[in-house]
Amino acid sequence: MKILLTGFEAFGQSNINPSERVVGRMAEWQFEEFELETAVLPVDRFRGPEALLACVEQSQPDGVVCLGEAGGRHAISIERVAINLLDFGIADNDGLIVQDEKIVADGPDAYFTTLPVRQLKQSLNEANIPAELSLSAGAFLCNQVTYSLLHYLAQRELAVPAGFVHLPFLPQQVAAQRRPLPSMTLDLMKTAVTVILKTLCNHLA
Ligand code: PCA
Repeated sequence: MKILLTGFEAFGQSNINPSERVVGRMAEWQFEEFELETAVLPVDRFRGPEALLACVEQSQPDGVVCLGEAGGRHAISIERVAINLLDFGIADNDGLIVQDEKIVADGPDAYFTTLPVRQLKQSLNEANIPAELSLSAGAFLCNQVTYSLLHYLAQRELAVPAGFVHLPFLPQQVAAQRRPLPSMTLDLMKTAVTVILKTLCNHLA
């Protein structure tokens, strides 16, 4: 069984992205239950989705979990929906701001993610990790790559479970801020993502 796990490079004000750190560490691990393919995607309107779809095309995974940072969230946030909208609150790493545009001109308004989201939340909570189901991945790159991936799979009628998980800030990202925001350690995030991948494997088995 092959699972594709992706993160994002740093963007905005920060020079760290927890998702890149998690993916970097986990790429060095071996798992009994599955083969892990990893990639770090550019925070770029064009290159982000292109890189993800190229990985899917090349590695033909049985399941896809994409990770990104959602600063300010208190818990591991399992996204349920991706919407057909680009509405960037900040510029991507190429300096581009897109407002009120569709991702796919004639695509559906939204896709539900196809990961076993309820089961993932339950497994995380049983492992004593704060986790929540989320109804919005925003309208920036994380939502865009998720929508693009779900559209790609739907068009090809591929029954590959796929979705997105947002991670809180790392402690070092908020330590220097005047008003502290919630954070989670890298170790706990790695444990959380391991639980997610193993739960997904059980679901696929
Ligand atoms: N978070 C951003 C884009 C990259 C990332 O890690 C988002 O939530 O869209």
